[in-house]
Amino acid sequence: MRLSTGRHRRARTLSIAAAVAVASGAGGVYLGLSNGGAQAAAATVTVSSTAQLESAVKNAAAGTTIQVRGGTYTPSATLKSTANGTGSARITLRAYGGEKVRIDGSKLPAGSWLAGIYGDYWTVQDLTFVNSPAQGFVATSSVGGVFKNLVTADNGDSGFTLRGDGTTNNLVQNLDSYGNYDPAGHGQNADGIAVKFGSGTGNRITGARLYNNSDDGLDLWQFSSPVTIEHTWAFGNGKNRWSDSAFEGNGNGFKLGGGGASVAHAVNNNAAWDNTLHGFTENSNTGAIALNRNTAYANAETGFYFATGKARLARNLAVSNKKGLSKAGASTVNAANNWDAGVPTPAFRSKDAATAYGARKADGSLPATTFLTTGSTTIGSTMN
Ligand SMILES: [Ca+2]
Ligand SMILES: [Ca+2]
Repeated sequence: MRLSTGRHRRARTLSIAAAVAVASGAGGVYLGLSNGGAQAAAATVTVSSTAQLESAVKNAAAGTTIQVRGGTYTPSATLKSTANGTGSARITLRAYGGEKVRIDGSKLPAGSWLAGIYGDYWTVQDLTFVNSPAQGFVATSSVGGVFKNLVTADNGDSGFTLRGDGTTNNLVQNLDSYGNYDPAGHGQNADGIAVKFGSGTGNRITGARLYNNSDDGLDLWQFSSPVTIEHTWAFGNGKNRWSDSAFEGNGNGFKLGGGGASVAHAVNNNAAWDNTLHGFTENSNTGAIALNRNTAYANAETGFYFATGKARLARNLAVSNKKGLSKAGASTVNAANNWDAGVPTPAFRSKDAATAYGARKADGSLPATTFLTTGSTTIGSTMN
């Protein structure tokens, strides 16, 4: 009897010791244990080294939350996952607390993306992706993604990309994407945000700043379903900032089509300034693009260039664009824009863009600015 009891006690002690060893041996990775003592899928993983980050992304499954401690991470291969979350068990990749996390692609092989997500219901939040030799962050055929408070900067191709058929119901909120430049293409491809080569409804971009990229601020080339773009600023795109003697960057603020797609995107309350081509352009998209209360200021070509399609422009404001306020084809519908007859042009409170580059608010929303505001309740972007 006593022997039997003793064996039972020893077995229990061993079981607990084994669990502790698993947890501590994983170097700060916390593995959940089911009631039966068997290992279940990790629910919350906290990582503080590049190897841990690579492993955690690779092993993510529905319900996984990866918390990344502050610091710089330099992956040696693309952070890639094909795992799907669900609406009630998302996969989350985010900074731990308010810590600053910089994921740096400078150790990747040539041509590698920094991050590539191929699954559904991911939340990626509060992270910075820089110095990739190719794209910064790419979501392919993802459903229900939430990409919030991200920075994609100084990558070797577009900063942030949504692509592929079945790209549905994604939210991109408060993205800063700047300084992206593709040396191989002499700057002709690297956009701030690209929603290209795909389809799927319910995608929304809001609160972005897309600036100083070699190609366009935003590009919707060959995306054949409507995208909603609002409260986003595109500025300073298309300039040769890299001393590239064969520079080919385009530099539209908002390039709303191309490649044959005819689609009615919704473009509301955005601003484009100081781009090397147009502020806003259909780029051969013949669809009924709806543009309301946007502002185009001091772009090198036309403020609003919609020469061939059926765009519907209302209450937009264009000022000081070098090749004209707007170019409207016979099939466009224009109403109450400042280039329409009898519509006055309100004065800007400020033409100094400095505050637009400033720090975002604590929740990640756009910084407060008077730049390009007018106080009008009827025309132009509200710049917030
Ligand atoms: Ca281009
Ligand atoms: Ca482009």
